[in-house]
Amino acid sequence: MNEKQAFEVIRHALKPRRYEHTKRVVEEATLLAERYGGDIEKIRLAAILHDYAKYRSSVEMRDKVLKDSTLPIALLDYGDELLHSFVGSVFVKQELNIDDEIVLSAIRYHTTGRASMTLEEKVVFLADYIEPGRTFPEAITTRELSKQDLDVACLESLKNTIGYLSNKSIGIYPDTFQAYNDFVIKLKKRGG
Ligand code: DGI
Ligand code: FE
Ligand code: FE
Repeated sequence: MNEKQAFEVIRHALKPRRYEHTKRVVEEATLLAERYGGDIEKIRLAAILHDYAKYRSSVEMRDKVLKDSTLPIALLDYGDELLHSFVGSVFVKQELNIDDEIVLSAIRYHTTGRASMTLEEKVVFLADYIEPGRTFPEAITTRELSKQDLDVACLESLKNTIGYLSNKSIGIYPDTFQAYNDFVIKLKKRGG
């Protein structure tokens, strides 16, 4: 599937506002890839498709988790908002015939992150958080950090997300904590 085809699929799968968000994520991911590296074609394809499942119903996504052995059942204990990233990667594979693991994992982990993220995962994860349509103060701070250091910026977004979710007493998926700890430990080792 080339980019033009992927954009066409996404234009139909998403509402206009979400489609505009997607285009900004692709632009932002391209800038990050130019700065930090990673496979730019795979990053762009993952960015185009990252919210593919955003408008699937909770019932459909929860059902997919129950039926697909590659999806952790624990996902069902967290907010349904979380499901679109994990389930989306499975739908992208099965419905759009995309088999590339770099692309699929960048979609899968774009919401939570995880320990030992690939460069492509980090770029899509961060681009989603800092695209210019995100105007809350934490996104702006993180956007500035993204010009200096990819890992520091990823950690900042994880800190903010964990703070935001815990303030609202929303469950935090373990991959989010594992990503946070992984960046803290790696940055500490790098600094010292
Ligand atoms: O899909 P987007 O809106 O572009 O952004 P996203 O994929 O980062 O999704 C954001 C939503 O996901 C938001 O409602 C908060 C939620 N979320 C992010 N991390 C976690 C989470 N929800 C739970 N329960 N646990 C998490 O760790
Ligand atoms: Fe998303
Ligand atoms: Fe998004």
